[in-house]
Amino acid sequence: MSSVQNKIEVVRGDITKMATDCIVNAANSSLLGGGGVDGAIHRAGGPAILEDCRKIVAKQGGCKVGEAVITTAGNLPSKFVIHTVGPVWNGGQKNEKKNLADCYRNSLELAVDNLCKTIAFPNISTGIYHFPKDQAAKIAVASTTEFLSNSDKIDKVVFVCFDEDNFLLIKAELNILFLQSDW
Ligand code: AR6
Repeated sequence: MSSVQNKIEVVRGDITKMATDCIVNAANSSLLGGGGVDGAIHRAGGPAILEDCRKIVAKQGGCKVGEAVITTAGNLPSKFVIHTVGPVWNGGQKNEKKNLADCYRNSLELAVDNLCKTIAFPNISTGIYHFPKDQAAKIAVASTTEFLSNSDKIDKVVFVCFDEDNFLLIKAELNILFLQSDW
């Protein structure tokens, strides 16, 4: 078994319940909240998260697609929320794939910079932003395994899938990559 394989988990559930060192939010460039997982994180974490987001906005004017910023996790069980901005799907010829891979890589880098060892990801861009779930699953797994192959600073990455489709797709990608079927 490769050590990278042992560091990846996939679960079905609600990311706001995760006690990983950090959880990732699928935010938008304004960083001021929204629906989907973003709404759930701000609701469950309380106003301290938005307060930190406003400070970041005042300093750097939001967050670009593919980039990531970090805030407190407020009342959530994790220590930090990493807010990354996924691409809106626009047919696939507008850098969507690279931008989505950047979300995963930049979030992992920011986690390492903040001494996080464990991190949970939602299926970025696959909701309101309409990125095709099968392609998004490939990118999520490929960019994460690439990062873990090049860094020993992260002990655990958990893909927290809210819906069954994403759960099965991420599992299938992991099976293809690691040639096993018991995730
Ligand atoms: N835990 C884990 N995953 C969740 C949760 C949850 N509590 N709730 C939803 N998901 P979306 P996007 C899944 O729409 O496509 C916001 O308004 C959901 O099933 O949250 O990146 C932002 O402010 C889907 O698989 O994010 C932006 O404006 C995944 O999270 C915009 O939506 C992502 O869906 C971002 O759109």
